[in-house]
Amino acid sequence: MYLILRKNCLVDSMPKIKNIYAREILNSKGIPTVEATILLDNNMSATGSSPTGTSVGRYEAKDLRDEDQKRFNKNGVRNAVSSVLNVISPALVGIDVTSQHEIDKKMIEVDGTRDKSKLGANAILAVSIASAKAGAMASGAPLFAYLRRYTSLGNTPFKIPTPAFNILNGGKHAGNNLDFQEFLVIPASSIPYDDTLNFASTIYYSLKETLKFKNEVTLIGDEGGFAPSLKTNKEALSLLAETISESSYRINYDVFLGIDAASNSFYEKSEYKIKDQVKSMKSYELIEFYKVLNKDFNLIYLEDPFADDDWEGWQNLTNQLSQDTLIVGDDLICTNIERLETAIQKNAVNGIIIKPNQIGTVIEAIATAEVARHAGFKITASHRSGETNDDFIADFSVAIDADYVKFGAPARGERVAKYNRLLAIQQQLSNSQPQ
Ligand code: 2PG
Ligand code: MG
Repeated sequence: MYLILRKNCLVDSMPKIKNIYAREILNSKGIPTVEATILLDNNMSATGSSPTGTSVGRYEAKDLRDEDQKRFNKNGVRNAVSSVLNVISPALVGIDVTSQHEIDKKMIEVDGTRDKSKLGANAILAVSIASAKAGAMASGAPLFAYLRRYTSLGNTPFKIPTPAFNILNGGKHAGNNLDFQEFLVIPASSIPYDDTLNFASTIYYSLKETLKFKNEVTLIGDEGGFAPSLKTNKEALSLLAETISESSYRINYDVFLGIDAASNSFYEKSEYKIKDQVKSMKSYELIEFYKVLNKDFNLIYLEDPFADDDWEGWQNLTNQLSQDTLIVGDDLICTNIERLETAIQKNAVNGIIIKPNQIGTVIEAIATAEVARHAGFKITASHRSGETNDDFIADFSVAIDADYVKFGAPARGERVAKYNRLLAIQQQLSNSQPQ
């Protein structure tokens, strides 16, 4: 493949967009999303699709859905497909495909809304991803290296981010009774990427055995992690710690624990209600709860511990725990540069999730990552719970020099598509495959 790409490097002027096709496809949850294919005037083509969140932040760019009760329970995306065919394609035809800034800017202008609700973030991102892939092909560069050109990272060596594996699912991602959405096992960053997959798969299957032994169900949630009903969220963490302690991996040395609390889902009337505590908690009480969890399980990663407008909770927790724990803003920031700037100014986090579909274009997602990096935050590039087999996010994570990735459990096709793409990049970076 790379020989073919190299040949195309010799072409003098870069190919232009000739046409854009789009279609309604199903994501991993059986819910429609948009897939777009860009055809270039040299007849090369590339395809991209938009993922879909389940626990969606209030400040995210908005997908366009048909609201037609008779199709997909109002989740059809025919209108978004029509945005691509009838508005975006005519606006982009003739543009040099390696001008990703121009392409994304044009779509933002044509949409004209703050949240991309007119054309739909699902329509815009599918095209943005497809054009990035087509641009890489036209340039003869691997996608991760091509996307790096849109960052300020210059000659910073490429690295494979550390995966945070979501092997136990709760919250909106599971039909169980756990409040926290994701229970993460995170290998030490010193472990080579391919070995982390061995680790994750081994722990995943040991967890299954532990669950069976305890007569718990081994059905899975949206991101491929197990979804047992347990007495408390704390019990879920204990179960992970127990499983790891029975393996050859050493907890808090080879592997660490983390959570995505996705706390918007248990926040009501300014209080947090979780099954670990009889009474609802105020923000300051939840901080005390997290501090105990942190002491008991040495959490190194705590995502969305507070609701997306509970700035005081975020600030106090970051103030108290950020020495040893990453306090990561997902729904808080929604990959939105303005929200990020507020978070920086308030000293509310020390880590950020970057999800391209939260903001709607590749260039804007890169811009948010850049600001976060300059603020000294750790960066996690993330999939969504409703995924397609598109592996774009893997290249994107390497391009922006993410510290971590979240692609779910080390199982299910749409999750391993991303993990496997990182394996190919790792091989390419080690020069054991032609560049
Ligand atoms: C999250 C994501 C991905 P969703 O909260 O981090 O794991 O979930 O895509 O449902 O928002
Ligand atoms: Mg999250």
